[in-house]
Amino acid sequence: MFHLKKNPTKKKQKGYIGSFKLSSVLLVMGACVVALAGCPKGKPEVRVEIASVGDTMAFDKKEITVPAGSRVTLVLKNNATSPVMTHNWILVTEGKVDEVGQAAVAVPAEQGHIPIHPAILARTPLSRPGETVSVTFDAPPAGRYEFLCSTPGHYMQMRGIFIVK
Ligand SMILES: [Cu+2]
Repeated sequence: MFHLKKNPTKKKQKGYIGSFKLSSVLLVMGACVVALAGCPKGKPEVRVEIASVGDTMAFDKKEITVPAGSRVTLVLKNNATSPVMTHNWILVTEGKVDEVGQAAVAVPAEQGHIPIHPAILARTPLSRPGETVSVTFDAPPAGRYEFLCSTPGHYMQMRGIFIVK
């Protein structure tokens, strides 16, 4: 008798969890179908936010980690008020921050202070104070990379590690 009484409760719980899972799966699938253009090859999408700190030459993050195989949207918010504080965000292969930063000195602001350099993997446009800029790119293969701001004189302090894993 006791056994018979206990069983229906268990069955009911199982059924509830089962349908909850199914609807979650449908929801995720539905989101990808609706935003088909935003789900190329089914890559997980990752949004990373980074900002400059006031009128200083500093990013508010020293390290960024993203999953391998993801599509990354990096959003840079320029929090400065001083008109000379333009910033960008450039992803480079490890060990190339100084080289790219030095090459950028010769590139005017109109060209975003972005040199043509093989170590550059992704970059935002140059942001003026108060502006937000972004770039979307496929995460490079798992490993360590670096990022910098290439406004002349900034890369010594505005730099960090970018990890894909
Ligand atoms: Cu900067």
